[in-house]
Parts: sequence; structure tokens; C-alpha cells
Amino acid sequence: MAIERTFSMIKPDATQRNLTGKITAKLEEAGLRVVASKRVWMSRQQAEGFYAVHKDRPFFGELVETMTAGPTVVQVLEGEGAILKNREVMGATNPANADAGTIRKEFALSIGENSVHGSDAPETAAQEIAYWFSGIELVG
Ligand code: RTP
Ligand code: MG
Repeated sequence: MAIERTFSMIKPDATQRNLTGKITAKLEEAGLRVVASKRVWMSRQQAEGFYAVHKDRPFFGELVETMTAGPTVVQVLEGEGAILKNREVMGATNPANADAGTIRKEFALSIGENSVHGSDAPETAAQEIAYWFSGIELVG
């Protein structure tokens, strides 16, 4: 399988509970390498832009509120099949449906406060990485 890069975000519910290290350790244990990382308290405008694909969904307002409620850690992860692997380690969007051992099963509070984000396809991974990082910030 090819080496890929994917975009990952540790959401405010998790940074506020001081889970950045524990979540990053789970990503690393799965074979993903952190090639870029920074802490960002996103503005409403940044959150609305990042989640523009969801702008007509009923939960959009709540999503923007949740994502601007505290700092996030934005990361780029690299590894074999990184996009799918990250989604597997994250677990289902709703933690009630997440498999044992996944980040969301272990740490998420609810569907809105579900601790992590991960890109779902190569195209979105490229877009999301470029939204938060410039090329020189990615150190493989
Ligand atoms: P993500 O994009 O954050 O990695 O999560 P995902 O693919 O598993 O979920 P997605 O459908 O893309 O939804 C994005 C985020 O919106 C929040 N959400 N709330 N209240 C609701 O019904 C609802 N549905 C989705 C979640 O925080 C989800 O991660
Ligand atoms: Mg998504």
C-alpha cells in the first residue's frame, strides 16, 4: 500500500481535557507519523471555511460553536494507507457506535464532542492539509 498523508485534528473537547498526548500516542502506535503539528484556536470564519461542506446540515451551527470553544491541535499524519488507517483508529463518528480500542470509544463525549477529525479521502486530505499548513511546515 502506498505511503499517504492525511489531515488530523484534535478537537477542543479533547485539548481541554488534556488528551493531546494520549490521542497522539494512539495515532503513533497505529503506525502513523506526525509530520506537522500546531495548536490553533480557530476563528468562526476559519471553522466555517473548514467545514463549508456541511454548511446546509442541521448541525452546522453547533459544529462551528464546538470547534471554536477552545484550542485544537491540527496535524498531518504520514504512513501506509494513512487516510483509512486514521479513520479506523478514530472510530465511528458517534462514540456510541465506535469499536473498542478506538480514540472515540475511549475519549469522545458525544457525536458533537467526538475528540478528533480525520480526512475521509485523498482529495479532502490534500485540501484540508493545504487549508492549515504550507509545504515547508511538513517535515517527513
Ligand atoms: P470528522 O469529519 O470530524 O472527521 O467526522 P466524520 O467524518 O466522522 O463526521 P462528518 O459526517 O464529516 O461530520 C463532521 C462532524 O460534525 C459533527 N456532527 N454532529 N449532531 C450531529 O448530528 C452531528 N453529526 C455530525 C461531528 O462532530 C462530526 O465529527
Ligand atoms: Mg467528515
